[in-house]
Amino acid sequence: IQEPVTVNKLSQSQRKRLETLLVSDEIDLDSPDLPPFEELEAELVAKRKAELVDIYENSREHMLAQLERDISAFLISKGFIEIKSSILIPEEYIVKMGIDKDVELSKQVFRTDDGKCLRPMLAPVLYNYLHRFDKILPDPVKIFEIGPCYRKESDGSSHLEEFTMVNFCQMGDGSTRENLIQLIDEFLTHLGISYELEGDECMVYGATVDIMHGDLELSSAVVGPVPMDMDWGVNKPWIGAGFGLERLLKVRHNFKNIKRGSRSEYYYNGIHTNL
Ligand code: ATP
Ligand code: 9VF
Ligand code: MG
Repeated sequence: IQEPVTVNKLSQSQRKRLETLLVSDEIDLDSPDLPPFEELEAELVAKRKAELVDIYENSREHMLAQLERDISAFLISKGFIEIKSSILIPEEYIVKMGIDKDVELSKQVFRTDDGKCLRPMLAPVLYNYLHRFDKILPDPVKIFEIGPCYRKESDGSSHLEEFTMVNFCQMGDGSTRENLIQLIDEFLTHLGISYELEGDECMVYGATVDIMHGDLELSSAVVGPVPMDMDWGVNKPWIGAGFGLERLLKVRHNFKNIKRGSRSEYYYNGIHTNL
């Protein structure tokens, strides 16, 4: 038996406006007893304004910056030293990561006209730090960086061209799969985000452990060594994982689109500011 088709009383532009005002799935726009548009819009505008005022009066923290600070503090407490390196990197690093000119990820790289590119990942510079810190710091060497990464993307609701990655890695003693899984569990438990593990393959590292929340990949994690280590002067076992911060925010706040928690001119903590 066919369900009766409910007549949608919202125009296209009204629906778009309401979707902009909604933060998550707080209201079902296809509900048969939806209040009139004008009423709903006014109600949502008032709610969103009140939320922004509340943020202004109480926390004043941007959720992306707050998450970065929270993750930094967590990793520092676990013995990882914080790195801040350049967002502009030599484009040779991409090839050196085993990403040849003809592969997909290479085509996703934003290049400048003087041989540099916007980093699509944090790993190359972390490799260089591991190589140099190995001669300076006691074993194991534990490092991390959090910051903007850039990739040309076509696919929508879970990809940004400008996103924020945290990549933490440990080299030397204790670089086991067991410790990697344990650390990731403590990390996501600290953040209050549930997950499942899934085996995957990627062209840079070969086998990866992907950390999933439903169908969304939160992270790819790797147990080294891998053959490419030689080219970076790294010759000890290592473990590492890269997480996208905006994907963590998407899950935490149940955002329909990853843009809500990203660097944005329009969204502040998931709230559209055209109110
Ligand atoms: P996907 O297959 O989803 O495109 P990926 O496997 O190419 O991701 P990785 O290279 O493994 O991504 O990057 C590590 C993490 O960085 C991902 O698990 C994801 O959380 C995040 N990430 C990667 N690309 C993007 C993007 N374009 N926008 C937002 N987050 C991203
Ligand atoms: C894990 C995903 C090679 C020892 C310096 C650290 C990792 C995967 C991170 C990331 C990437 N790798 N987007 O490497 O921790 O590099 O593809 Si290191
Ligand atoms: Mg991945």
